[in-house]
Amino acid sequence: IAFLSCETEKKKRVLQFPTTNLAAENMIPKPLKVIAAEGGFALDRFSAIYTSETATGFEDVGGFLAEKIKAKTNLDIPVNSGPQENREGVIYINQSDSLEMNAPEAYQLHITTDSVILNANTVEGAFRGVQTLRQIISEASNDTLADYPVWTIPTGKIIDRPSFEYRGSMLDVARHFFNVEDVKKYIDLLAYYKYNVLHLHLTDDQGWRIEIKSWPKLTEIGGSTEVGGEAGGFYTQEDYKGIVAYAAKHHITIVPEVDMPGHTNAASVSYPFLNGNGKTPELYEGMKVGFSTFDTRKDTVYQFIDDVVREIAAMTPGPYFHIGGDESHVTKKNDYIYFVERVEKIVQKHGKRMIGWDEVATADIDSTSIAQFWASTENAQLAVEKGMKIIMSPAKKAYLDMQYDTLSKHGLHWAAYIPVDTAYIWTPEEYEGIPLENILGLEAPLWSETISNIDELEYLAFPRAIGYSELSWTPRENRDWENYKIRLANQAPFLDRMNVQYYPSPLIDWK
Ligand code: TNX
Repeated sequence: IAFLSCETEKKKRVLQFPTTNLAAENMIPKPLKVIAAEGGFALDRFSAIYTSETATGFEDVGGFLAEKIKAKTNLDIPVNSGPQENREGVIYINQSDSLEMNAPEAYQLHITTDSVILNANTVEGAFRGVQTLRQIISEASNDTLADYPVWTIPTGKIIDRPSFEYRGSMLDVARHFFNVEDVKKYIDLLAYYKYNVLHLHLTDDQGWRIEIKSWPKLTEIGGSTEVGGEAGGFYTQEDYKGIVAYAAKHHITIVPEVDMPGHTNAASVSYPFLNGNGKTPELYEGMKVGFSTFDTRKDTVYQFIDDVVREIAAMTPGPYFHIGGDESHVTKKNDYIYFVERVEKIVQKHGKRMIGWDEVATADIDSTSIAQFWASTENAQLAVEKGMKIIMSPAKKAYLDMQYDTLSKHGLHWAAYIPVDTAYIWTPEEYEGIPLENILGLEAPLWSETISNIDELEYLAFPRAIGYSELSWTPRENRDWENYKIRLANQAPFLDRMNVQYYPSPLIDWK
């Protein structure tokens, strides 16, 4: 039993907390260091948030925390309002240059019975720390402590930083279209688990989903279909900017992908000169891959690509542009190489760093470009030889569209069945001989051939995406399936509150 004495201008109170244990809290991803103390911080109607007001973005992070506390507890917690002297039970969010661990996105939490102090070097770090805080506010209030509800935050210290700088998921909005609200909900969930990248697969054979003002038929025609025959859809440029801004508020970078030279049927239906074979293809609503290609030897194709990259890059503050480059089975090898090298220059001209699926490493590209490893170890090896960074997305382990098992309602199984334990128990740091120094991070792609609405999206993504957050944040020596399993089981109240239709894997003893 620990005691907390707390005085406010309104009320003197002595609260008696049940014993807490910060180290046993159900945090995912697991923080680097957790040192538990006794007792609890009382979050209640007298609490307040104060942030650094000079450091850019910190006040917004405070506002974000207040918003999430409101959603969880219904408390209205003021941010930077009124003098601090009159307050007790304060949450401080400070910019600090003297953390015990200084790394981008690092943060430190010091929780005592009197205050919560969140220190971070950067606003990203402060935002990540806020997610930890959200996870350790008790799920229910304790109404016996006082004559008003009190939520407990266990006392102690957390020192934390991510292992990988790139922690992403990909959403395929081309095979099936997902609207802005769906994408925002996915961002909410990713942010809670400290993801910092959302890659949008914006174009494929079945649909072109992003408005390009200089080539309007891409969405007028190419955006009109999706797998299975339903009407497709697309993002206007205003929609896309809205997604980018919403992601930025969550300190998530959007990586736009225009997949080429293969996976381009929807583009070539809209503008038949692109495929160079003199034929106008038909809209495609099936699930095959590898049958389409741009004409890689025509200058007008590159003028088209220049416009597309320019318009999208101008709306994308993040450093990356993804050119796809996978499964170009009907492009001749030399043509493919020529294409990737030329498109790399276009991407660079528009100020972005190129990412491509691992096949792009067969071209003579720059060490600053990035290969996304999904299938070919040989391609990953070529990327290493070129000194490129690699994003780890091995299909056998990290594909969110793989079925959990033979009974799964949605998903494919060409790479593997991926139950929740298989998704967690592997080591991206040491996989198929790819050197750790080349690894930029981890990304879990969600292809959408077999899912057409947010419930189905959530069924495949959750709970596996939660495990990938830990693989990309928490060092391998701190990961343990048995321990993770318990913390995962305890995500149920959050997932339920967020109305997430997760797959209730029988491997987990859900709370
Ligand atoms: C392979 S992974 C693809 C996608 C499919 C996916 C289905 C990759 C780079 N290409 O076009 O949607 O398999 O699992």
